[in-house]
Amino acid sequence: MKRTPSAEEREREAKKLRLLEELEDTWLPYLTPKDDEFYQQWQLKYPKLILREAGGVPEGLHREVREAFAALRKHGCLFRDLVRIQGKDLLTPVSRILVGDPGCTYKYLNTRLFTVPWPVKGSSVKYHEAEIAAACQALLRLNRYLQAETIQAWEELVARERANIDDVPVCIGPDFPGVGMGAFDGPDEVDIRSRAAYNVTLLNFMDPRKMPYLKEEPYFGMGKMAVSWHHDENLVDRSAVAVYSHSCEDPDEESEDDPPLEGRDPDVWHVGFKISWDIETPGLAIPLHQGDCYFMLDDLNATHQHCVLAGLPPRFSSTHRVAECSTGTLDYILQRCQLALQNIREEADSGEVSLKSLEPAVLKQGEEIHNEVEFEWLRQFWFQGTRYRKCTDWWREPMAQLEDMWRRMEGVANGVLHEVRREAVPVGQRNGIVTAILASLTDRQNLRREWHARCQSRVARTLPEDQKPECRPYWEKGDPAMPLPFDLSDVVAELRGLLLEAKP
Ligand code: DGR
Ligand code: NI
Repeated sequence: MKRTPSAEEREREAKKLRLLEELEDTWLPYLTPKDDEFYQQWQLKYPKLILREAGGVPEGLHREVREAFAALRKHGCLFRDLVRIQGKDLLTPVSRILVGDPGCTYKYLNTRLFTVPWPVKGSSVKYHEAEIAAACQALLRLNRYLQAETIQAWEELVARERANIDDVPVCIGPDFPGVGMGAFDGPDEVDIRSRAAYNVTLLNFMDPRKMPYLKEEPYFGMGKMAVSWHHDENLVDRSAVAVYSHSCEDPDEESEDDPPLEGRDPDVWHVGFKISWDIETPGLAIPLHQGDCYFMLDDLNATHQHCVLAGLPPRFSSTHRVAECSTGTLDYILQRCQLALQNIREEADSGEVSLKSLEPAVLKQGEEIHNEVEFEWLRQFWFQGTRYRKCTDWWREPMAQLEDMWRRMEGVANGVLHEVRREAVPVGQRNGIVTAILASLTDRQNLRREWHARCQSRVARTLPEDQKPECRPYWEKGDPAMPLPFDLSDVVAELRGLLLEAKP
């Protein structure tokens, strides 16, 4: 299924192509620690990028985190995602797992990941293996450590910025009352704390030896990429990202006195940074050794792009984030569903529903919530196969509950359709109802087609059985348990017809 790219996507692609054409066959310059200007450029153009080398992290924490990575790998908890980028279904070369606050989700590249909960106080989680429980506990400890480090680094950054501004002579005098005085409006401590309050970590794993078809970095010639240039999505505005990097290198296997190469060492993992749309400022490639951590503070993720440059050994990273979850928690979606179901007056055992209100605004909201729970939760979840059973069955009961509420919403939609078909309903009221629900039902039809196709895509079929996408909910035509068909094209056509018929 081909999707037409949006105007915005076409524009972005064209801009990228123009940028690449401008380069012709020369690379843009980039810097590594071997270059004299490296630290100067870093300080000047990338001050919100912070590196903490492994030596500064407690050894006990390193050990716990290493064991956590090993356990999650051993128990097969990490999975490549079948993401959708610009209408294409792609399998990420990196395997991932989301660990974090219970009930939280993180959406990236059209894929909603559901947390394997870490054991925050007040929660009681059953894990399938003691080692997995210990791993989640270790990641929570790492989270708290990185959160504290982030706050400290950010406060230092703010102090430096403030000092720089204070260095600039300010105009104080009768002509400029107060101008320049306290002109620095950086974040206060409350801002910093909330922007470092990581609620999830997205773990990454890749073994380059098993992933021979990695893309070449296109702008600077930085070599093989595990993750292409991007901004992280779905984060709280100006929130930080903290990354713990663990490459499984032999510490004593020093690079065999090869001739000093130009550019970054292709055997070593790096993180690359560039300023978006800037071809003047050199890029940076920061080498990452076992246990190094880096931090993206404030708006760095918005103003800059980053990529992950592959080295030789397998590598894990734990990337701690403040996921923007105002519409991304289990509590949120349960509340939304309850709101939608409030419009049910009576439900027969047959599933037949009588409604409290036929107000267009109420019906519209109901159908929007119906779409939200179906496409943002149920289909996202089942698309990822049965992977969520691997570590814990935390999501099993909530998903069953959401599916049950969704099923009752099918009854609501059916009830609304009964109303608009009744001769007794005045044309004006009927039009109001049809207009209120038509957009949602059209979206539902289109999105069901898209998800159905996504589940059948070529790459989807290459996945092992337990990772195969399940198109759920799905039912055949004439299923007596379901009041409405899966395919809504006839229903949508009927509603369009009703509107046309009403026109004088
Ligand atoms: O050092 C690292 O392993 C960095 C990983 C990384 O940059 N991850 N980014 C994402 O997972 C991502 C991608 C696209 C949108 N949002 C997040
Ligand atoms: Ni990223």
